Amino acid sequence: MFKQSMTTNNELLNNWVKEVASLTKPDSIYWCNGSNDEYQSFVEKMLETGDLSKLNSETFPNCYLHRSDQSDVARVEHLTFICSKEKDDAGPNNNWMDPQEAHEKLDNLFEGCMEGRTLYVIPYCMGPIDSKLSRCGVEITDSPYVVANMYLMTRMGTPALKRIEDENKFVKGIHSIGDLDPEKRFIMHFPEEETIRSIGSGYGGNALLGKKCHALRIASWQALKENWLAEHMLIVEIENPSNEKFYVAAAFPSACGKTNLAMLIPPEGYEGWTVKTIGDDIAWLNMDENGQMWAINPEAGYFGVVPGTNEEDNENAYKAIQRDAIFTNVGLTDNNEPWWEGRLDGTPSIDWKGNQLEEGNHCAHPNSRFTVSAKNNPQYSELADSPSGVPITAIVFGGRRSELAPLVYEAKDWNHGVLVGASVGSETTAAAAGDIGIVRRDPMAMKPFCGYNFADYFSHWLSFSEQSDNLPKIFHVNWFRKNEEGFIWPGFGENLRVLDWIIKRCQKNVDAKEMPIGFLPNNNDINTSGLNISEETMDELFAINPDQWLKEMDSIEDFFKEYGDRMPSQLFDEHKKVVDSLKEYSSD
Ligand code: OXD
Ligand code: MN
Repeated sequence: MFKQSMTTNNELLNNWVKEVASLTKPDSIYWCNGSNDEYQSFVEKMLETGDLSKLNSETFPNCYLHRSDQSDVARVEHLTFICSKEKDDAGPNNNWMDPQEAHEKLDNLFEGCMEGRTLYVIPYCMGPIDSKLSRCGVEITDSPYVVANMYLMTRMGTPALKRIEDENKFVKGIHSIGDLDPEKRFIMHFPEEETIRSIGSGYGGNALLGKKCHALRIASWQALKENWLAEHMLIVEIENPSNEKFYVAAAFPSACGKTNLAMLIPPEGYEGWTVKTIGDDIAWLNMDENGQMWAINPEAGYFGVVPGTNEEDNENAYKAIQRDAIFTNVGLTDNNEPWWEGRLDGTPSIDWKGNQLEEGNHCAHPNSRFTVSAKNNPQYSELADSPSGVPITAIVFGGRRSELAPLVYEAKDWNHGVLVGASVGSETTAAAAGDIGIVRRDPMAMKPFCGYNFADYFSHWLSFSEQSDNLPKIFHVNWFRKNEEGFIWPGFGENLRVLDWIIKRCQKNVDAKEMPIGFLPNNNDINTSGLNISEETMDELFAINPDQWLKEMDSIEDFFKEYGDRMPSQLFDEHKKVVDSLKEYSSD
């Protein structure tokens, strides 16, 4: 049904495609050009096969529902491997397999897996096509759903192929849904070969190889070798009433509100402020000759968590998904609109599995997702396409902690900030298969995504302090602290109040209280005007319990010790400084 639109004279790419085809034995090969017509033809094909169904075209024009296999709804960290030559290069933070053994295992699984199917070749570019900070890849897949999602999430097709031909270099990604058997599901990365092989899953993080596999796991390894950083961070642009612009990069674990922070709408009392989105999930940070960090968002679309999205809590995301979106594993209303927990209107009727909704069941899967082009966001920043990226003022780390961590604090300097990032703990969410709500260490929100040993990663982060006096300030936030009544902070919609303080600190416009864990805002320095929140509640949000903190520091030390001799001693020095200061504080 598809008209063949292009191939390439690039030998490296042609030979690789031939090699993969001779292993997987597809019926045909199709090279994607990335045009809108092509996207529409993929949609038509999937409507025919039942991979997609059309949603209410009056209220959700050009929107589609995809129901995945019920065993295939999240990332599978236990089946994700880093296959570096040396086991120690992968580190205790990754599952490791010897590359030869991994290739043999995968060769067996990929053998003939595309019989009766088409092999699609997707050349893509992570980052603006004309940016020297961008990197290209080619994904081979047998899934039209993957092609359609890559169309929304990346810059793919002819311009990317042109760049690949010029550079003669690309990350190789081979994906097949196989037979979706969880027993035969693997997501394997070969950093030295800049190769990814993924089989048995169609889920975003496992199958859209440009995203977690390339832009984080492989890119983090490349960044180590080439002195840059590939991070699990949103990038948000904030313009104050004096028309000064600031760019904040923030790392939170999956499903902890990165998309919401990136799309923030200024709350009451912030008239004259503008917030725009550069990226919602991944940032690549590069230092210029003046020691300034610049960031690009390598992606071109959002793969966001649907539940909780509504016009009150995240109007921009809500508007972005009213058209041209693919919904995966949401439910349906009685008039064929997508429905999810947290949607404020519509009558849920069918659950995400396609059954009549029964009381007590989820309508949408908790990790149901939308895929949409970033340009659908009413607050999309044109600078997301800027080849040089944007200059970063502040880096923010955060986790989901119902206790302990205050609303916001500032690290004392870069090295202390690296400790703060390396110590991030967060309660697990539905974004990955496994238990939910367990606190685990998730350094820089990169636990599932760092393609090499965390000890080397921390050394790499620390190395920037020797290279620049001009680095972003580092902060930690926690929106999720609870008391008996539930979450204390009134909600994502108010987070600009915290970013405002962060920016004031970066501009040296406000003093702060020096505490053992870092600098905390002085009373009344967080602007709460228009917010119905008492001083006692603010105190609760900022309370520091030194005994609890000392326990936390012990658990952080235990975690660091798992990394043995490769751990940089500077991190232990920073840790000791905080512990000594906490002991002093608690004895005062
Ligand atoms: C994501 C994730 O999909 O972090 O962005 O799981
Ligand atoms: Mn993510």
